[in-house]
Amino acid sequence: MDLGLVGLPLAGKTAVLELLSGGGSGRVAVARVPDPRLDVLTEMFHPKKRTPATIRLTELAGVPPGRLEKGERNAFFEGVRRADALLHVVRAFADPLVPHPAGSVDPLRDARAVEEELLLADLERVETVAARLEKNRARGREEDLQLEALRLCAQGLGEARPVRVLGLPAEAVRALSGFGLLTAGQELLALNLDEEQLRDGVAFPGLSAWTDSQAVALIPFSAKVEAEIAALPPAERADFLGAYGLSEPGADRLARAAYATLGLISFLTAGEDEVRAWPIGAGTTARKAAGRIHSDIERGFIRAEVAAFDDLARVGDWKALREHGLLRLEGQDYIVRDGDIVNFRFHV
Ligand SMILES: Nc1nc2c(ncn2[C@@H]2O[C@H](COP(=O)(O)OP(=O)(O)OP(=O)(O)O)[C@@H](O)[C@H]2O)c(=O)[nH]1
Ligand SMILES: [Mg+2]
Repeated sequence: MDLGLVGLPLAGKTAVLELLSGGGSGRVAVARVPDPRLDVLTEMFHPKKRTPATIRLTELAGVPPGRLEKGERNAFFEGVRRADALLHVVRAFADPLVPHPAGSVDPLRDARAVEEELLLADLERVETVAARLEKNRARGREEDLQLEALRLCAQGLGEARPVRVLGLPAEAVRALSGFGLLTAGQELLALNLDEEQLRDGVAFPGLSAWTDSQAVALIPFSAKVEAEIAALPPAERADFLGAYGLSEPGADRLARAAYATLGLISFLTAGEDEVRAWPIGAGTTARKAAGRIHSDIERGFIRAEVAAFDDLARVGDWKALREHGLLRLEGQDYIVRDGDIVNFRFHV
C-alpha cells in the first residue's frame, strides 16, 4: 500500500519521509509500523525474527502556492492518483533559516491551497468525463449510473467539498472507481510544529474545524523534535519525551495513523521462527488473509486457528488458550480482526 506525501515546498515532506523510514533518502521509502504487540509476542516466543508491517511512502512534488504549470500539474496529479491515500504535510514551524515560500506561516491557508488544487483537478475531470458520457448515444445502465454519480460529485466539488465527504451511495462509489478522483481517497494531515509549539501547545484558529469538514485526520507533531528523539539512545528517550508531555514518539503515532488512513489492520503470526504483523484491508476474509502469507495457503486453506492478542497476552501461551477455550477454529469466510493471532491449516 502506497502513501503519497503532499504539501507545499519546505513543509517538511522529506523530513517526515526520513523519519518514518528511519533515515534513507530519495523520494520513495518503506516505513515500519510500530506495534507494541510484537514486543509482547517476542518476549513470549523468543523468535529468530521479528517483522513489523510496512507501508511504502512516496514524496510527491511540492505544490507551489497558486496554480501549477500544466506539465507539473499533470505529473503531480498522476502521483496522487497512484497513491492509495495521502499524507499532507503542513508547515507550522517558523525558522528564519528556512523562509516560508509565501512569506508567512499560516497552516490553514497552506492546507487549503493544496486541497484546492485537488478539488479543481477533480472538478475538471468530472466535467470532462460527464460531457463525454452525455454524448454517448449508446450508453447503457452502467453509464447512466456513472453520469448520476458524476453529477453528485460535480455538485459537491462545486461547493469545495471533497468527494470523500459526500456520503455517496455504495453504487455511486463503485461507478466512480475507475475515474481516479483525487479527493475520493483518505487523507491524513501532519502539522509540522517547532519545539516551542509542541511543548507549549498552539492553536491555529479554524484548522481543526477545517480538517473535520474535509474528513481529514489531524496529527500535530514536530519533525525536528522527532529527529532528535530518533538520535537519542533508547534509555534516554522516555525522559526527553516526558519533557514534551509525550508518552511515545510522535513518529510512531504518525506511522500508525498513516496505516489506519490506508484502511489497513494487522493480523499476527507467532512462533519460534518469527513473530510478524501482516497488513490486510479491514473486512478481509480468512482465506484472503492466508494469501498474504502465501498463495499456497490461500489455495489449500482448510481452517484458521484464531485467538485474540489480548487473550494470549493475558493467559501466556497457546496451551493455556486451548485450555481456556479461547482458541477458535474459523472457516474461510471469517472476517479477520485487527490483533487476531492466526495459525492457518492448509494442504498443498
Ligand atoms: N525548524 C524546523 N525546520 C524544519 C522542520 N522540518 C523540516 N525543517 C527544515 O525545513 C527544510 C525543508 O524541509 P524538507 O523536509 O526538505 O521539506 P520538503 O517539504 O520536502 O520540501 P521540498 O521537497 O523542497 O518541497 C529543511 O531544511 C528542514 O531541515 C521543523 O520541524 N522545524
Ligand atoms: Mg522534499
